[in-house]
Amino acid sequence: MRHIYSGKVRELYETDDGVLLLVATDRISAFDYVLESEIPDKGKILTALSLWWFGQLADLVPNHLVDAAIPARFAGRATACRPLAMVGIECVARGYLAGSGLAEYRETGEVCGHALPAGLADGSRLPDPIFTPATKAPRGEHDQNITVAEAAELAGADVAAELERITLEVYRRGAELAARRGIIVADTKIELGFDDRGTLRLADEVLTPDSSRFWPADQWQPGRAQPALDKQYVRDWLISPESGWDRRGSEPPPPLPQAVIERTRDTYVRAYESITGQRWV
Ligand code: Q0Z
Repeated sequence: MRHIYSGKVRELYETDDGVLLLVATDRISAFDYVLESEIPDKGKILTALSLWWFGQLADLVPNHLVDAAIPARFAGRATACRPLAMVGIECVARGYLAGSGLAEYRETGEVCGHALPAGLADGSRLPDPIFTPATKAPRGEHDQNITVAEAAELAGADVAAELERITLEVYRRGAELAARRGIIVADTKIELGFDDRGTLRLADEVLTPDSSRFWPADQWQPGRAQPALDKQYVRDWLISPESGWDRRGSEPPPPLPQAVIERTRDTYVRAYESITGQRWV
């Protein structure tokens, strides 16, 4: 087995028979930093959640999962995947305004070529979910939003139309299921790739708090930044005077207090349990 790539919070390996192992670590990022503290079981919880979603979405889109042995040291935190030729476009669907979508809307009134009504605020629900593609940024940089027309130029009109259709279907299904459990899926990013027969398959992780914005529905209040279901305690503590950290300075964030680590682990467990309806054990 060889290591082929390190992401912020995940690792990618390739086995001798050409299977990819996507390993979710317990690392957590906030404010663009990977923190020195880890959240116990985070990687296992997100792996279990992603696997549950692949099952829920299987009738909509084929995926990259294969049945292969997982080495004991990665048990519960790895998925075995078929190697795909990844599409070079990050496929994002948004049902609510936040992040780079909000920034673009405030500057232009549009997001990725979608004209939106005037007067929307931070956290507003969009009239309909929109496909907002982006190009994958080099390490350490942010993905760059592109228009749907630019995505069609890059990937070809037929492929781009498929990316849009699949992304919106995944978003609609995910948002609908999560809504029944009191969770708003504000947006989600999926990755797609072609298998050796030319079929587009859903890859990577899907509908996890690391690839989506999950908001507790009972706290949703457009006009301000929404609390994140997963790492709001982490963000709140880091920007509080107790942390002693200056977000605008050049120092990395300090280690998290044990209480913040534990409450954050609880939020991941609660997200898993409320979405899947299954107990985390
Ligand atoms: C996913 C990533 C990282 C984990 C490449 N089935 C696939 N075929 C080809 N490539 C990928 C996949 Cl999932 C692929 N990534 C993102 C980065 C750890 C996943 F560091 N990169």
